[in-house]
Amino acid sequence: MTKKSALITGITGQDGSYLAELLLKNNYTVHGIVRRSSLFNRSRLAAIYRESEANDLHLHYGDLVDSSSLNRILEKIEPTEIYNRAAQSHVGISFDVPEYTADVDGLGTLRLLDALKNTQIKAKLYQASTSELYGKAGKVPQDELTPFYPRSPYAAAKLFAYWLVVNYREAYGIFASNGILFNHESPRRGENFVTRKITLSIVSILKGELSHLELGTLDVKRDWGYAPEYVDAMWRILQYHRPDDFVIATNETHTVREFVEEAFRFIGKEIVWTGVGVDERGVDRATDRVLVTINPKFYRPTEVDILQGDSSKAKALLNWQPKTRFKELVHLMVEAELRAAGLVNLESNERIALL
Ligand code: NAP
Ligand code: F7E
Repeated sequence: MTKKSALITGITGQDGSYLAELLLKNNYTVHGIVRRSSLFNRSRLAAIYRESEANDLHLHYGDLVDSSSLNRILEKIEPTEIYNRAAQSHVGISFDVPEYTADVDGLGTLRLLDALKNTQIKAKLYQASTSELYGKAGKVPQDELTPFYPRSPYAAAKLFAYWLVVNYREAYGIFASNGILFNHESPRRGENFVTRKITLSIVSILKGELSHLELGTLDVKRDWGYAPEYVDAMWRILQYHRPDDFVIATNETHTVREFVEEAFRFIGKEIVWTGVGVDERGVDRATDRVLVTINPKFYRPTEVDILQGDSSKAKALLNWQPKTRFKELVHLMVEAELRAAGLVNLESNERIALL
């Protein structure tokens, strides 16, 4: 039997790296598109390189803003599956670079779909759609039929991409599916997303390198899952017998405030809140030390207040269900950060108390 081959755009990102691991484990040949950058940006792939059969992972220079590179790569490798994970993926930053975000996240998807159509390669395509499409949703929880109301340039660009996937499926018979994924996190999450920022800052506070954590809005709610489980859902979406669109979520929602409380609780600190608005403070109950403050620079011009997914369709049709729950996710992220910083005694497995 011929080996399946997959092309992953965004292979250097959080999801791309977990997906590459999964596909290599499933005996695929994996190709990834990498961008040129002045510093090498492949740290998330280092472990895969060490562990994989060297010949099964291939990286190609390309960019979603460069059609010629997409055409060239598709023609060269003729993948059986394409996972479009590349994006300017930071919602807050999309307000600062809206045109670039639209170019990569919106037009980039169009370039890829069009390259697939023009080369006539019979590959299935997975599109990284997002719960941000729901934005100011009129309904909680959100499922595949909930109307979209994007609240950022990022979400608007992803909305354009979502509908192009549907259109290329209907117009040209391309096997193209949208995974509408709710937030998913891990120790590999980018450092300026709120979960990773919290866990990293806790370690910096423990090490005496940071006095306190600064955040924006604390009472927004997100449905946070564990990234390695979500890449399994992506793979299942492309193994389904027809192209379709699926919500992938834990079906639970929690505030940023709860994430902060649980993360500090894990290192033995109880946070009590004082003040309101920009004057709110998170204080260590035992010592009265201020550990959390608000900085309005992290507020967004428009916010998404509550996301909570209903992934019943994925459960029924793909046999996919989330396993890692909120507390476990917070704990595993803080634990990984402590280990990476050398704050866990590897012999006794005990945490080193610094604060
Ligand atoms: P991420 O860590 O920010 O990774 C983004 C990837 O895209 C990186 O590999 C990045 O390369 C690459 N990239 C950015 N611009 C590119 C361009 N112009 N051409 C080619 N590659 C480019 O994001 P993630 O969390 O893994 O998310 C993966 C995808 O899922 C994104 O499309 C995101 O919008 C979507 N999504 C994420 C979530 C979530 O909760 N994580 C939820 C729903 C949807 P560099 O390493 O060179 O920067
Ligand atoms: O923000 C609030 C912030 O940046 C979560 C991306 O993967 O998931 C992600 O988008 C919430 C927002 O993720 C800070 O205002 C408070 O309400 O971690 P985030 P996101 O915007 O939900 C979706 C599904 C994607 O598709 C995206 O690609 O936390 N928040 N204080 C903060 N957020 C950040 N980043 N930093 C703060 O200091």
